[in-house]
Amino acid sequence: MVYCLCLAVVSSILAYSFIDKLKPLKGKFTSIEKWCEDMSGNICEYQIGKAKICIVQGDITEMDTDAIVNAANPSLMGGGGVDGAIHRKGGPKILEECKRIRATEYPNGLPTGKAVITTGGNLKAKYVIHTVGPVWRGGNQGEPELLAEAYRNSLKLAVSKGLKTIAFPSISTGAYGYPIEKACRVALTTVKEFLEKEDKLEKVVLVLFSQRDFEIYKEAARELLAN
Ligand code: AR6
Repeated sequence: MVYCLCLAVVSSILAYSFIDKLKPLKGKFTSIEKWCEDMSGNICEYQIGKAKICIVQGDITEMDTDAIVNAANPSLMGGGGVDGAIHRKGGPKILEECKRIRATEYPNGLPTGKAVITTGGNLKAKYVIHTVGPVWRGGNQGEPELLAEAYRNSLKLAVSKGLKTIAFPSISTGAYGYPIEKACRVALTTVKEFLEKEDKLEKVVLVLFSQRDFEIYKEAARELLAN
């Protein structure tokens, strides 16, 4: 009887201290899970100066950055692809502001490479920056420089509004036909060069809709962004 009692007391002490030892590990397991999530292959991060470039696979309309960038057309009246998705999810306030911009600043449409800003409407992002990328015409019609301008002007606009985080889709590589293997090099080098000179942004997210596009960006980033 005494033996049983002693055994019960000893095993409860052991069990208690074992549970106690596990407590700090609980936090570690949580962070290991998070680490695995990040390493699952769908996020890839580079530090450039004070900011991060994050390459992710996903839907840009779900991003909770301060602004998301729209690959628009000069009319600013909406369209297909990412433009259509942003207007659908963001609601009519975005179009209202686009109409105002057309009526005041850009009666003839937003020129290729320029950028303007509107509310994010119902989106998680507070703002949408609308830019127009070049239509691919073989590569000798100034496409690389115009594409770089679209990224640069969107970044400049974000900084001028005091924003810290911004997400881009892969501008021009859908309906406008810019080969993604070429476009991603322009996108990555333009963002990198901007962040090397400008320290006000904290994070630039490049959002790729398909796994294939994500892999192409990831591969180019390894070459262009890794030190
Ligand atoms: N999230 C992230 N990326 C997306 C999403 C999304 N929800 N939807 C599409 N993409 P595109 P462009 C990707 O055609 O080539 C519009 O009609 C898509 O897979 O949207 O600059 C405008 O009104 C592709 O990789 O833009 C213009 O008329 C990338 O976004 C014209 O298309 C860009 O594809 C602009 O063409």
